[in-house]
Amino acid sequence: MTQNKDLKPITLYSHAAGPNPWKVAMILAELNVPYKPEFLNFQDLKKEPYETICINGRVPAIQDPNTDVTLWESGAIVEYLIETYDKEGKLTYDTVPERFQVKQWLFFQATGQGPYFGQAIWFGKYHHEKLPSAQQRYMDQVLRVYDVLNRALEGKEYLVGDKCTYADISFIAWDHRIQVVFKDDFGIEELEKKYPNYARWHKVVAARKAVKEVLEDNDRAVAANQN
Ligand SMILES: N[C@@H](CCC(=O)N[C@@H](CS)C(=O)NCC(=O)O)C(=O)O
Repeated sequence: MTQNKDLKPITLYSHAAGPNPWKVAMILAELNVPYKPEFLNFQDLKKEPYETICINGRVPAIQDPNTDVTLWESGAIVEYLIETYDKEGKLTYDTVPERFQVKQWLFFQATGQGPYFGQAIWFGKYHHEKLPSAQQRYMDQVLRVYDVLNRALEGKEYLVGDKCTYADISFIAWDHRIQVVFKDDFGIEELEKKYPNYARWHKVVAARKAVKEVLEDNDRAVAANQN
């Protein structure tokens, strides 16, 4: 069987700070699939040549020379990588209901975590006027997501079954970003007090070798981009 490390590298269209591409990078790293990140600036996304790759003008997107597949939307990319390159089920299950419960959490992450965390950061840091009600609305939603995860992880090490899956890993990039951006509100020490199950789980998943290395790459890319 071809080992994943013998594959041609997948191009991952990425951004230094945007968490969604880093979520894909973590899955590639976990599965030992070689990839080369191509970092783009936001102003280059909604025009050619990138719009031919992703008509939605957002990252991530991938181009896989091993299969000739081009794909965007981080959740779809994660599912593609798992189905194509996780033949041994390292990060998923082939049993029902577990196989679908992993997808359930990935969908929750992509629709319930990413967009709300993104809006919390937008209204908290980048919006051109200060809108306290919008800031409050999205901060409340961030806390709601933490509460859901905290309750789901009561008495459990991981979200589904007894092993770390792509569902657990998919939350880490946004969690990491929001902890960095709002370190006084969402630093791990603060979260530990209010959401102990969540904080324990975040630390365990973020400490996995592949995930940790990608988070370090993420921090380095953000630092380099600020210079
Ligand atoms: N639902 C998309 C969201 C992609 C997304 O919003 N990506 C951000 C970076 S994390 C982006 O490209 N932002 C650029 C923009 O909004 O113009 C996914 O999960 O891939």
